[in-house]
Amino acid sequence: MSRTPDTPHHDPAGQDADTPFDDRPAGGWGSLKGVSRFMAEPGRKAEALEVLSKLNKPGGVMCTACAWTKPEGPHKFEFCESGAKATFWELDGNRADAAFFADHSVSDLRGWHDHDLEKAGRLTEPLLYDAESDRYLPVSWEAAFAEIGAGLRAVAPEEAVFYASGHAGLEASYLYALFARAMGHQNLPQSSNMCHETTSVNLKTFIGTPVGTCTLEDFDHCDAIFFFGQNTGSNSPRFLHTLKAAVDRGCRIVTFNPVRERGLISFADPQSASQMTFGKPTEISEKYFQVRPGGDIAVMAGMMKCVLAAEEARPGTIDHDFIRDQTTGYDEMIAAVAAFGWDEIEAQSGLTRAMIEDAAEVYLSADRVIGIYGMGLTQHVHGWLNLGMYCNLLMMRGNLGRKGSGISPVRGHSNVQGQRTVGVGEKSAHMPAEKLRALFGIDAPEAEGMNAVHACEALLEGRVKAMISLGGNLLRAMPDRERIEAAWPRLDLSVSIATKLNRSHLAPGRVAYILPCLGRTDEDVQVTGRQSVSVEDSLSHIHGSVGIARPPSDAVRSEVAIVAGIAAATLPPNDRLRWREWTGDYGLIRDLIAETFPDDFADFNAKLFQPGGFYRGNPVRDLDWKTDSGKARFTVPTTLSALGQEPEAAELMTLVTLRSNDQFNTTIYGFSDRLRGLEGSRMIVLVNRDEMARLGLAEGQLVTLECAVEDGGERRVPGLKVTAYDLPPKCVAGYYPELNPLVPLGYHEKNSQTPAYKGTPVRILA
Ligand SMILES: Nc1nc2c(c(=O)[nH]1)N[C@H]1C(S)=C(S)[C@@H](COP(=O)(O)OP(=O)(O)OC[C@H]3O[C@@H](n4cnc5c(=O)[nH]c(N)nc54)[C@H](O)[C@@H]3O)O[C@H]1N2
Ligand SMILES: Nc1nc2c(c(=O)[nH]1)N[C@H]1C(S)=C(S)[C@@H](COP(=O)(O)OP(=O)(O)OC[C@H]3O[C@@H](n4cnc5c(=O)[nH]c(N)nc54)[C@H](O)[C@@H]3O)O[C@H]1N2
Ligand SMILES: [Mo]
Repeated sequence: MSRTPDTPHHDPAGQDADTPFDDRPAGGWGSLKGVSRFMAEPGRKAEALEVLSKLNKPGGVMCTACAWTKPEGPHKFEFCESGAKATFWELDGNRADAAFFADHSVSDLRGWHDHDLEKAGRLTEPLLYDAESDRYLPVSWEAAFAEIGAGLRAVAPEEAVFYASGHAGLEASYLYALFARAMGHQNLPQSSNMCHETTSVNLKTFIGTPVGTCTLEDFDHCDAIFFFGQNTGSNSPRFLHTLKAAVDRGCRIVTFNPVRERGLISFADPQSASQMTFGKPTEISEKYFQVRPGGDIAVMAGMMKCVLAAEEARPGTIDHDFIRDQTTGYDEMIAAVAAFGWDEIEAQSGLTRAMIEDAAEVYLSADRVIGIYGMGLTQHVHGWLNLGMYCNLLMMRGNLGRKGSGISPVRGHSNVQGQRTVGVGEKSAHMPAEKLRALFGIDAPEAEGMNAVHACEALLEGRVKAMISLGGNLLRAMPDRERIEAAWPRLDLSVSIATKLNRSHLAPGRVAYILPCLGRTDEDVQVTGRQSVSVEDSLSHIHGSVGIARPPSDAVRSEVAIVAGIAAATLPPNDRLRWREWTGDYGLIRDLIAETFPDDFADFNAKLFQPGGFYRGNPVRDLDWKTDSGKARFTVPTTLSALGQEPEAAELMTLVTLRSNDQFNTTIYGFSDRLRGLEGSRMIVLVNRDEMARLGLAEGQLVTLECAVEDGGERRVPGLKVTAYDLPPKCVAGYYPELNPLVPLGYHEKNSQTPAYKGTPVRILA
């Protein structure tokens, strides 16, 4: 292996050489080529093709990549480039087995690139870190469970943290959430803490639901769709089919994004023979505005001013009945919006008044509007106001709780939303205390737990002693990587339940285990036979999933079995905690989920394979507002910028961290960002040409980025290649997770602590 974590330029002879840059639309031949590169994976071809044929279909395997919904009537191939890569990545023919770990010390592996660590293959047996040889050595499951149980009993409950990353199904997640509370804590940080926590916390206070309000049917009835900060082409490509269908029937789409993301510009359906051979790709966005990062509040304020102006010309443009009957705080909100001048709106958004009026024209032309958003709104210090303003804008014309309208956050991991629904979360509200008592005789912990930022702060202060990770690569995903990486080995116990080796495993605690688990594509056989698991998608539909592939080794266990095994070894005996029986039959766990959360999961087992999933409903659809006042709440804007710190000085820029279509979070499949026309290296910094000239930078020059948040920390990433790119002024972009050392742990969304990965002030050091 010649690549190191800091290798600036990918070896051209490497594995991505067959995906040269092409400037064609999203989807199309490029996406097929992107997939075919993985087809050659040794050993697993036939099996992988069988899994793909069943992906996202009723009774099949639910994709391990994104959370986009699985339709009732699936396409022939109901998977995308990203889903196929995730599937092949899991069905890897390589093995990171005992021989591999005998060959490589942990210090040696620390020198490897993230890509190469996972490329070593599937983990095959439980491993215990041996400090003397600096190696992970094989160990039996029994010994592992016994020592982990003893380790957890040795710390105070509040010193333990159980992280979950959104991969594990509802069954394992429920047991995990139950285990933590039975142990006496709810330190249950989840990947959503870095992601849509802004949504979970703030949307709940604005409109009384922590999740999106739309279903797939709404996309058949909307007249316009707005996109703020979500990159469909890379991150939820199957959604492009829904968008194409909407455009084909005349729906208008408007996008606000600092980057011109190809999937939101045009799309050729890889499943349409005519579009692939001679057809024209579908134009997705009718209008596309390159808003300044953090400029969305200003955009929405401008659009609201346009709605107010239209109301003057045509009374009734605003939905007065909706506002009177369903909401509070309208007058105060409007007074604040009206007080902003167009000059400040233009300055903060980076767009002209005419552009914003143009967007507002689409909004006003539409009877029914859906608002989509992603990380571009949530990962900002004032993410709360991004969402508050989005709700304000939609509610002015009654675009909530009506068919064909709504607000729709696009979730990340395949089961990130579902894990929350079944209790993985740090708050008491996530798991009803009366149910814990009635079902298991357990008293719910009194103290609220820690989210991801709070857990890392506690880790830095030495207040966390044991860390269990159900999936994920927290060290790489969190901000301030260098500080956290240094603190991690001070843990008394670190346990990672994982499919593949990653960087978080290379900072072992004093006692450190890696426990290999089945992935969702793998067949899971327990004493009562083949098991199924379940996931909740971004539109709140729940689907059963049955793995069919041969597990990587006989020793690998399911996530349910591992969580139950650790719990049984940790907790005092309790007849009602039937870990062994639950492991034998996941249907019993689903019964418990239904008993614990009857509103969402009644008849769970009976509905498990309902085509299109079963919907757990959303009160907003019935104009039922689960807020303190019983009504939806308008939010008063207190600022026009979502940034925590403006890049005011001439040399400062706002850093946006991006994902490519050749990664799934911290899993780096390769070095091709095909949809952005960027190839071969992830150690790059994107800057627009005028800014390059202003700052005296040359294409290809190597620079260092330095964080400009002044909190006493020094944060730099060197070796970044300057690459000219079409971006707004005062903005630079680069890749997550490579640039995570630049984001301070304390620089996060105000109410939810979601790290502000999309708006960190930096300077470029030549
Ligand atoms: N292939 C692939 N698919 C994935 C993932 C992956 O890594 N790879 N990750 C999964 C996960 S966990 C998640 S959460 C989702 C994430 O999916 P998205 O929500 O799409 O998240 P990002 O790609 O991080 O950023 C989204 C967009 O926000 C834009 N943006 C940045 N700052 C701003 C801003 O201030 N305003 C506006 N309007 N836009 C802005 C960026 O240019 C980018 O296009 O994807 C999921 N799906
Ligand atoms: N700068 C910056 N940082 C970010 C973001 C950003 O936009 N910018 N985005 C944030 C977001 S939205 C998120 S969600 C986080 C995600 O960050 P992570 O939690 O790190 O993401 P994962 O994809 O879950 O982690 C990958 C690991 O999960 C393990 N894994 C894969 N499949 C399975 C499985 O089925 N079971 C188990 N047990 N393990 C499995 C593998 O070992 C793999 O190495 O990163 C956040 N960090
Ligand atoms: Mo995410």
